[in-house]
Amino acid sequence: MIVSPIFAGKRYAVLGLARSGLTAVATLVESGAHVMAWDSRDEARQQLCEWTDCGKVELADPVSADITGYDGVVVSPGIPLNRHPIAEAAERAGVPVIGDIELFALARASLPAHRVVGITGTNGKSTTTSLVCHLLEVAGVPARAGGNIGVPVLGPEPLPEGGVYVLELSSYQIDITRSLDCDVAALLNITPDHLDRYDGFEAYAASKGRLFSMQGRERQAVFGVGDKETRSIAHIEAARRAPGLVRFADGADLVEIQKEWPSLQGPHNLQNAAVAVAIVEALGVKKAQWRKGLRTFSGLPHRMERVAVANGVTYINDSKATNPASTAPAIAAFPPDPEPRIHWILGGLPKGDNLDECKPFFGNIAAAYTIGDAGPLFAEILSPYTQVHRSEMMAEAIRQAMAAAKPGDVVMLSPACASFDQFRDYEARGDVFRQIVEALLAENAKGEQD
Ligand code: UMA
Ligand code: ADP
Repeated sequence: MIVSPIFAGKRYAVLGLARSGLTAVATLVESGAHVMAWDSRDEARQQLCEWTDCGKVELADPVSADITGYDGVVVSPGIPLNRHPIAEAAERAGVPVIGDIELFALARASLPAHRVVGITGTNGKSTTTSLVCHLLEVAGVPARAGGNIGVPVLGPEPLPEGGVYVLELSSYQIDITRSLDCDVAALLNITPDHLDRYDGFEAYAASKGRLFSMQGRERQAVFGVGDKETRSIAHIEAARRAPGLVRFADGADLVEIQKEWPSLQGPHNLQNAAVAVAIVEALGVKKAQWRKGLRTFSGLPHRMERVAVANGVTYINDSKATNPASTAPAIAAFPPDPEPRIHWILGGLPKGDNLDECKPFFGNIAAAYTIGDAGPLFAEILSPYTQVHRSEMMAEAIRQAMAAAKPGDVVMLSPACASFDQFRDYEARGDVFRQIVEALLAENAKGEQD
């Protein structure tokens, strides 16, 4: 992002040169800062010259180099500050540890007049972020999604005057942001996740709360309803702001019209839509405009994405469901009709040792197909409730589910686990699911023709 020379004369170290780090270096160099940059991977350091005038960057590791007097160390969100030596090195040198979102916050004064929406929560962030952008665009407001959604906030050119930056913010990003004063901030929900990075669930929840304590008390905030941790942050924020500035989005007024939204089915999407509507209303969008936008939203890949319908069976890719709390609404969305109809493919790298959040919906499962590291554990948990196939591999799971599914049934990958035991990431896992479904359906169709 080209910003005026607000960082001229400043000195920053950037640690981590993937998407967010590279755009941070480029922005800092373009705006006149002295930049030290480092990544532990050779390939990442080599990429630097594709992004910026690397002659202007000092390649050194801020953990061991002298950073005394620097204005900040910009770390990537993927760097685990709870155990990485940069935290201690920066503290020793008296240098603040920040992230690219904080650089954006510092650069805001130099951008055309704009507003910022910050969206956080354990699940539903990407859906809500892209839905808010869509609703704003339908209403004629220039908007752009950035942050955890995969587009670094400092990447593209600034929006024109009147634009709205809609930022998806993970707890990792909030931890390294100090002064982002969102015009509207929203919290969807909090359930256990990322506990390897925090000193317990309370510390993880507290990280989400910081998005709101950074806001001025005249700003607006939106909260989903459903869990104790979200409620507790909402009450703290309501107590320090004037009435009307804190909205609770329970979705009660939207239940009746949810049937109009093909890409926003299920109770979790009612929560996402309710929060998105409250955000855009806070920005001045009228009901007739958002109502149209909800109908035309096309959804995101890997989130309850219908990849095929064949012989009356629907195939759904929900690979982004990487913890049991995010899988629960997916299996809740297909109740028995009249028999249980979900052929559930699950497993991967587990985030815990149970499926407690999913348990209330086990009655919706026709059969389960377990894969990956968590396969044996999940097979044991599910055996008393449903028929379990210990498939181990994705292709076998799909083949077995396809053979068992009857018209009206749903074959769904909603793994409740991270993907890294068998795949590069959740996107690769979802792509493999889709490709295998398509290939097997084509094979079956050919077999029937012959
Ligand atoms: N590194 C070191 N030394 C270390 C550890 C890491 O140099 O000791 C380097 C790595 O080699 C790597 C970089 O640091 O090059 C880490 O980068 P990163 O993982 O932060 O990757 P980015 O591409 O910058 O992506 C980040 C977010 N990543 C994480 O939070 C893990 C992306 O969120 C985000 O979309 C992107 O910035 C743009 O804003 C991804 C994510 O997985 C989607 N988020 C988590 C989630 O959704 O659960 C929180
Ligand atoms: P995030 O960006 O927070 O990971 P996504 O919008 O990408 O969230 O959705 C990821 C998965 O989480 C989806 O596939 C869906 O199964 C589940 N999910 C989406 N919204 C919610 C919600 N509001 N509550 C619980 N689970 C949800």
